[in-house]
Amino acid sequence: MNKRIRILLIQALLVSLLLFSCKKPTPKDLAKENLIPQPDSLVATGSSFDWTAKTKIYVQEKQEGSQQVANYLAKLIAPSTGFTPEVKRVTNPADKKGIALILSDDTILGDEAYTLKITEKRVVLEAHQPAGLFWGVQTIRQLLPAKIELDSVQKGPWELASGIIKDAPNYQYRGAMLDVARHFFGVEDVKRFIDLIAAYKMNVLHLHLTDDQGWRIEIKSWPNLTTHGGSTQVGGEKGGFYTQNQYSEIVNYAQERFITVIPEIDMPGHTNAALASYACLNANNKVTELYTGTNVGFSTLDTDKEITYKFIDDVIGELAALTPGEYIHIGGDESNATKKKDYISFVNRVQKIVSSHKKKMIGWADVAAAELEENSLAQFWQTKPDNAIKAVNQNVKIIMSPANRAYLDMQYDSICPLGLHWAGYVDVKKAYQWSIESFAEGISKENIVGIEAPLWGETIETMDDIEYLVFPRLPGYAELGWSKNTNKSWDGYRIRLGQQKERFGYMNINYYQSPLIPWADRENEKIIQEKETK
Ligand code: TNX
Repeated sequence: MNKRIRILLIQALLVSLLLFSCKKPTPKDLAKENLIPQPDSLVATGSSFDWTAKTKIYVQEKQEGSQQVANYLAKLIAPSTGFTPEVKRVTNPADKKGIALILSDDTILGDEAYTLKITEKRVVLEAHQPAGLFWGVQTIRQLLPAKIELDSVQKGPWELASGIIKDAPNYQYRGAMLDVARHFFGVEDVKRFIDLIAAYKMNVLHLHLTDDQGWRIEIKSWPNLTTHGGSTQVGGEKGGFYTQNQYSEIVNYAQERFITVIPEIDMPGHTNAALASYACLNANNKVTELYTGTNVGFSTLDTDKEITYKFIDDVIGELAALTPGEYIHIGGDESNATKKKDYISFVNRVQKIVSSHKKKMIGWADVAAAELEENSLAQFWQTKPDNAIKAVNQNVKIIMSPANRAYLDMQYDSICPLGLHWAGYVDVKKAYQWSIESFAEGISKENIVGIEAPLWGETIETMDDIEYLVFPRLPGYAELGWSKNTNKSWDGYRIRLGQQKERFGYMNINYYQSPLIPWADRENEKIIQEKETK
């Protein structure tokens, strides 16, 4: 190569290097991003960070917790970006150009709080606990283009609007319940459900594991509960159950996403599946028939028999051993076939059994008829607050799940193909526009641990059915639990929700396209149509 050409080539290289390094960051407005739940505070600085194939994720040396969240983030963005970001342990992650995940000593940041600082050079996510980092990662996820949710490689750029977000949850308990007893759902469906609720910063999955129609958790000392009691479901089709290993797989999957699984064994009513499996649990020593209908309130354990308490001790003992969380839910709702005085002594005794296995008890608020321990929780589900107020009077804290606002199995309207309407129709607005702490007189913020949206399973048979009832109401419940009241308004929320359309499409969520929401029209129309014609 002659000298002139070489010089020209070097010049061209230098110019292109210069051009490349001078590439101006795209101006972006953080305040215009449509985050759900709405963060505590947000300051926009008008620029952006460009996540490229070269971007690394930095964590502090010896911080196992941040390493775990960093790996989750790397895995989350890999399929759509095609990047495989390296996670590097360094001494000062915040000095690096790239993404830094830092666990700080700053206790002002509560257990789930985080701060996110985005500049042109770096993204610094800081929290006091790994859970805070994890929720911060969900915010990063929503700040990235919606196509981040796809599982095939997409064209960038992958830019994040710059600014500062400081965020922390308003309530410590933010959950959803899945009824796997009326219709059974396998491990993969439950994992998807976990991923969906994690995306909106919910931290509790309540599994309703037993009911009249089915017993869904293997109990080794009482094997017939699942082999017989788990064999059917509503409508009479084949049922199913989780082996203890499968159940642990669910619990671990949830734990990796900072979600606590709360298992429920419903009793003394809602127990036909157990009564059909073991004669000794019945007053007349005869097994009942398996039940595949949808009535409630007809079954009861025999509260006078000692074997009943041996049974419960065995069940709670095995379940407690599978449960890293602090709570076990004992149901206690609609025990219409149990005499009131028997019900009270039953709940008192079961509460002691739960404590003897080092767990705390949760019951549907009906349990407040008994003498509750102060560390038990009562779950408000009826539309009237009487039972929950009885619990408050015993200094017991409340989980708010009022059926006429928070039940995911209530139909949206009279033509909704799935769900029930005994508590009325719950459209997307009704689901969102209420306040947890002013719902019932006598139950105020200091009495409440948080919110849970239960999905009962009488009418749902497939994951698509689940998603249709859960979306788009669930992000609203997540926001009610996470965001401060000053950051909540229906007018603002419905716009932000409408902007999720593209993301829902890419996540393949079979959501109900409520006419109350201004769904933002983008290219995902095609994807949704394809799914509908399938
Ligand atoms: C009432 S809510 C029930 C469930 C039903 C649900 C249907 C509660 C504690 N009990 O057994 O599945 O209504 O919406």
